[in-house]
Amino acid sequence: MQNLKQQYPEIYAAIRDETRRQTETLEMIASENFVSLPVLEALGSVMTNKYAEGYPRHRYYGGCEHVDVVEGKARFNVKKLFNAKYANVQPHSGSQANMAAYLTLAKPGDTIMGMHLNHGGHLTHGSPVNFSGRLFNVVAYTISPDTGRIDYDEMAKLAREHKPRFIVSGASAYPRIIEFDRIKEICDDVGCYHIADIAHIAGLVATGLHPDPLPYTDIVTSTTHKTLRGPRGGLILTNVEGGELMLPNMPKPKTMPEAIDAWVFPGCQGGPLMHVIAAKAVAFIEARKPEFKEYQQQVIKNAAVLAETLLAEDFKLVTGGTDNHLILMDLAPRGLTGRASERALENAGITTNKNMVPNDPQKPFITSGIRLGTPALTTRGMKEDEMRRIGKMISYVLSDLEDEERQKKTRSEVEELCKRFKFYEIPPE
Ligand code: DSN
Repeated sequence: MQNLKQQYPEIYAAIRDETRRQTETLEMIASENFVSLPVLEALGSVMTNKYAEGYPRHRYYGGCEHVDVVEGKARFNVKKLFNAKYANVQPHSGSQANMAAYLTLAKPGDTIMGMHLNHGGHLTHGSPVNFSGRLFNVVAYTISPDTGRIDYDEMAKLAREHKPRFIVSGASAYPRIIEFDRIKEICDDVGCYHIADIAHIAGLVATGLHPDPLPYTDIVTSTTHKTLRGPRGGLILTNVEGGELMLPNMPKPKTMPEAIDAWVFPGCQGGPLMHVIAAKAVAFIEARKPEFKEYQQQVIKNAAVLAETLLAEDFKLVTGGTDNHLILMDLAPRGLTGRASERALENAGITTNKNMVPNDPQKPFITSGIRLGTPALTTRGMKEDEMRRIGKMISYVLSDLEDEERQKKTRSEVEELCKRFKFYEIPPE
């Protein structure tokens, strides 16, 4: 980064400091991960300069022969990875993927169903401040306050009552398996579509460690940067390939893939981010390697051991544990808020995020919960022993949020641990 260093030293310094932060602290935000150096190199490449509106071999610009190669590789590999018949790798983000998927299956004003944001859903699953809540009439399903698990009976009842155009399954803060087959039965019962947003669990799904939604859905959307460990971005998959459908926003019948393609571009987006698509291609190839499955297995083992450690330290976890890569701590019984806990942990070098828990008495900016994830730490090579140690560190810090000495002491322990699990080189001063 010589040029950046010489010509824009403040930007260079911020990137160097961010590299140091990522390297010297414990990254436990469940939706974050660390990409490989080849992914990073593809992202920082000249592919960023190229306009390529359209799709491979059908572009609105000349000079697309090389970007066509990377988009072709990205589509081929993601289809193999998920055993999907069709893929669109152009969505700039998970939100853009959801927007295109929703508009493929519903018209503005239609009723849709998604998980309530405060119960672990995502903004785009119908929050009133998001396009999803503004364009559509949203009926939110929730988790059971007793079990912390999705209340499938309530979902079925709401679906029968409101007859949505589709149900979107998937979540941002749900530590358990999502029963896509059961949601499909509910959708079939009322004759609606099923979209699964697998942003959080994509890496687990790709490696067979979480039930596959594709057989039970019309469309699957995802981000590419969480458990899937690619660059920031989105993607869309479907196995509904044959026949032409009269989809709501199409002037004439189209197949599902044609309608999705049209809703991504030109429906929702302009030029695709070809440097990101090149990096997605690399990440999808990486994810097809046997090591990626071993990595995902370790992500799950690590989350399970971290959960056991926190339970042994007498913390309450929503649902009592985890099946996947994340844990939701309910700190209300300890009289703590998520906000204060997040701050204390951050001072100690442990990065997490505050999160709502079922029936949370606090507002979303305060919350009673903390969400923890193991994908990033597992990428660094940490295993069960480190998880036990980290669980104890979390417990130590949360046992007295006011005690700055504890935070300082933990921070040194974190730094010492991080030194043993190096990954990115920190750019020089
Ligand atoms: N903001 C992401 C998360 O943290 O889960 C979801 O997009």
